[in-house]
Amino acid sequence: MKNIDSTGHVTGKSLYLDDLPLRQDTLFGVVVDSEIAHGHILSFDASEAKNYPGVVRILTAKDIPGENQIGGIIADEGLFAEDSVHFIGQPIALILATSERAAREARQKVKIEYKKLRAITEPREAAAKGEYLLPPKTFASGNPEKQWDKCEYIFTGSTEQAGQEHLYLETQGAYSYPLETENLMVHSSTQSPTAAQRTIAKVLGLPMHRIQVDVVRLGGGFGGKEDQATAWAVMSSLGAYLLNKPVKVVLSRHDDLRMTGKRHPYSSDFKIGFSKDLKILAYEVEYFQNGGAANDLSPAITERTLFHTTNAYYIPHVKATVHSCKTNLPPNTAFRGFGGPQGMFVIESAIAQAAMELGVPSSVIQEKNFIKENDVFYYGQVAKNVNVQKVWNAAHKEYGFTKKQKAIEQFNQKNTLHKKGWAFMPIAFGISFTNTSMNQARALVHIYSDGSVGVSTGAIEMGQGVNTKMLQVAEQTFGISPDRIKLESTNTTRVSNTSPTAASSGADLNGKALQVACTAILRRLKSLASDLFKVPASKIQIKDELVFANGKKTGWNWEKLVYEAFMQRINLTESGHYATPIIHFDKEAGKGHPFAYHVYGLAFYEVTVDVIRGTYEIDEVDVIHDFGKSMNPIIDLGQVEGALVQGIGYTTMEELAYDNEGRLLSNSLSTYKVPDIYAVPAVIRVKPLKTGGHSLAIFKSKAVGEPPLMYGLGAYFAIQNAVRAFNSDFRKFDAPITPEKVLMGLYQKKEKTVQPSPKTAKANASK
Ligand code: MTE
Ligand code: LUZ
Ligand code: MOS
Repeated sequence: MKNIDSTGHVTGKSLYLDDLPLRQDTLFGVVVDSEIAHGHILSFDASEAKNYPGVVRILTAKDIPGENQIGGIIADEGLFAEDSVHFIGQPIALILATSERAAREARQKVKIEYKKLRAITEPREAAAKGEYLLPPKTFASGNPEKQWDKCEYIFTGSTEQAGQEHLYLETQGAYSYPLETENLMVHSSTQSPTAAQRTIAKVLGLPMHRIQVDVVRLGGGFGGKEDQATAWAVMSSLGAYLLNKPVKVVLSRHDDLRMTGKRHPYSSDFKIGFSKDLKILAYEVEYFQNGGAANDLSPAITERTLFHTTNAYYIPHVKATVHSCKTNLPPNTAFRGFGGPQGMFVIESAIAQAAMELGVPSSVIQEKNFIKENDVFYYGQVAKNVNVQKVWNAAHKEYGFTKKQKAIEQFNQKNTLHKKGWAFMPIAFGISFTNTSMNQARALVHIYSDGSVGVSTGAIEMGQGVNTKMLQVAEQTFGISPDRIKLESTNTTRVSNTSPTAASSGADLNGKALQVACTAILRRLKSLASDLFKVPASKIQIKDELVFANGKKTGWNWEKLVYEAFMQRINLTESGHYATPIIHFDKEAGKGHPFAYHVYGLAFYEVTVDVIRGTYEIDEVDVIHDFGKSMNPIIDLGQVEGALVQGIGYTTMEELAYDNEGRLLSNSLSTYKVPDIYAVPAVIRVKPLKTGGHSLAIFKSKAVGEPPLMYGLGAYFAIQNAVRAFNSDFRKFDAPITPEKVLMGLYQKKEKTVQPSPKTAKANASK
């Protein structure tokens, strides 16, 4: 079944926030933000702006009736700055005017005086100064300290990873208007309608039931609207509440790029030890996470980095620590993978570093260390239904890598102007919110008396096709035509207390809740049919809209049965609730069973580097992906391809640049380069792993939203290997590997910091 949105998208009929017809007297909000990254506000003079034609009012922290607080996990972020500012782009005020243009022009007239303080932009500098968002968080198993003596080889190194801009096509925004008696209607481009509702209530000092948040769909979220859609929803609601008028706040692209947080940059140090036969015995890693100026989702992202520290490998002795560092950048936030890519890049770098020193391909080390059935992930979860070796074997069988690798070697012997490189990227990604309590969802189903069906869930459609999957759940559970089913907008009045659509679990959680609701109504319909046709309910079946008893046609169809049920006063509405079973986690001990299951896969890369120019092409990516038993192969393939290219952008070309003053230099699409059609690999092959799926996945169809992004990390190592085919002195782990860095790498001399020989490393370790 194709995505139910595709026709609307290509004909321009799909509605987004900005397409909502405007109500009479709508005001437009433009945010006044800090021009400096760190300092005190000495004075704020908006008198000229206030008198600007069209300006109705300017709101600041003083106008907030409830709390000036929007922090989602930790209460450390005001809606508006009061005395001090901590990043460029931090909101200070909201100008409300009769047109967006008037508000924008009035913004130029606001005069703010600051006392500048020194800005910190790098996490290691923040750490050196003791600037942390949180105390350090460590997960450990075994005792690496005691293993170094037993290791045959020990390697240490450091890695750098830049952040990533979400670049959802639809910028952040919200449209709020008053309903009667202090109730508000809020249309928000958010992945988390409940977070918006909760925070609006807090800031306005109202109970949550007065706030109705409604979302039709997003023009992309990618994690950027999990937490950071809230501020604009609160601002538009504050305006609507105080002025009793509709208020629309939609960020321009420039404002969005400057004001919102991104994927967290990380600087990391690792130490890895091997036995003689290249089994990893011990791994120690310290991550310095660039959290930005407030916590936002950093505490949760910290945990997911720790969970994915060993990627698809079994390592008996591990110690991993995240230092969540406070810097003067916009608070960094969720982004597809949610800290996972950062953890996985470091272990892959450690393996690559070892491989370079030992003169073997990384793949030799990778394959020797894959996690196997009944091994224990270092956070305590016993690995079950592990598919790492399976995807590896399937990929080798399907794609014949040995031949490709030989051809690449021969190419490199013959060619001096171009060099090729290859790499494998295995993935093991845990599915469930790492915060156990968030793994719950609800759905609401109405069957109308004409047999048509309305479905509401807590899931947000943001392009990933979750609504199509929800429709499939209802269709297949009832046994009716998809044309009968309508997916309603996501609305906090119909479905309450929703978790964000995130952690790739939107389809699993909401689909299972929907299944519960549909099954309950179906049971009532079958019981009615059982009375009508005098057979046990277990012998009633509805298929292709027809009602069968004992496998025989009854002459009744869905419409007739539904109408009869209505006439007999049978309840045709049901709400379903689902909470993932089995999972649990003890955060203090760092042990438990946090994930319903893992998604596995493998990507192989072949790339070519131009050794004169430093440019490169990704010639081919071959993937075997563990979809489980895909309930929608077209949508799932789209998710893998999209995530793969987004991941390649992250590790190769998307370079966020801030200056020392904390100013975003890559603040437009001419300076921040995302993959376009020319940057997409010439060949992408994606084949499914043949498996039965997992029963905790909806219809055994595994979550697919985030895991394939991590295939993108393989691009880094393949390009690195191509550069090393020309200059083996190049061994930096500094993502993204832009053409500029490739060019430098092609001609750089060996770094002075030489690896300790195993013996000195051992000696050092025992000291
Ligand atoms: N696909 C599209 N087209 N647009 C998006 O914004 N977000 C990704 C992924 N795929 C996204 C997407 C992220 S970050 C997540 S967590 C999942 O979709 C969320 O949806 P799901 O839980 O239904 O997979
Ligand atoms: N959000 C969250 C997430 O709150 N918890 C998670 O575990 C998570 N994982 C991925 C993406 N978003
Ligand atoms: Mo996705 S980062 O879980 O929104």
